Amino acid sequence: MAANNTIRLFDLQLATGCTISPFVWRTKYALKHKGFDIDLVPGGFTGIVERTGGFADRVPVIVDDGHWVKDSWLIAEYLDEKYPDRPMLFEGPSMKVLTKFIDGWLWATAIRPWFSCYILDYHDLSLPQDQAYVRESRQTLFLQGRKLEEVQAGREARLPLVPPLLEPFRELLKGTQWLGGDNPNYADYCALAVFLWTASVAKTPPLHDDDPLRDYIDRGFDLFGGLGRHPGMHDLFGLARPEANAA
Ligand SMILES: N[C@@H](CCC(=O)N[C@@H](CS)C(=O)NCC(=O)O)C(=O)O
Repeated sequence: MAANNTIRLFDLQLATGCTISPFVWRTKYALKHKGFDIDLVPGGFTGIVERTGGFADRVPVIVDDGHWVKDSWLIAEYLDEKYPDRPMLFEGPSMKVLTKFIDGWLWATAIRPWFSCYILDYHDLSLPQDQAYVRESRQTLFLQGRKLEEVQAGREARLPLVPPLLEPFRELLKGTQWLGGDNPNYADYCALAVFLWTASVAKTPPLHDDDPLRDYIDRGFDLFGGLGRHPGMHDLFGLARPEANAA
């Protein structure tokens, strides 16, 4: 049982102190959903192995009364297995399958294009001591050696292509308050994490002012006393519409 109802969580932060990692974001929400207080261990991209005493090279990592767990999905499963008397993150195995689908779809539809639109912002917002590593690792691991500047260039033309692709998500939310029904669950935290990551790095907004997703995103960011609000986050709404053709 978590001592003092508190679980330690290793964070991944930008220079503003804002969490960047979508995996850490959804773990923050999962811990709050289960009713825990979070003992947040600050830190950026470099030094994860040292901070976690060699346990992991990626975050999130939690420590629950001396028990270490890594990987956001495994952490969520652990929390439900260890604390079944608290609100459940997953309601049965079919929900896990559907959550993976929604998560995979949102990554392919939103995070992938937005990653290329915000990768230089992502670098510039990182802690100064992380920037060389962020540049080198992102260029090598994700961008086939292309420079961050080159990848982000021309985003004005690419950003407007994403909102129409989110229409199935808007349609889904017309009929329900949350993916979890009347209350949010882990599917919501996975979906919200996509927008939380984006708000942490997007120096120019990705969504239009009147996007119906705003209601869901705002309610999600406000959960648990404004868990998703941080002064370092950027406004997601305000993407300019192309000029209407002159008559
Ligand atoms: N499957 C893992 C992925 C964790 C992961 O990739 N975390 C990234 C942050 S988004 C990380 O720690 N990156 C450190 C690095 O890039 O060196 C999970 O769900 O927790």
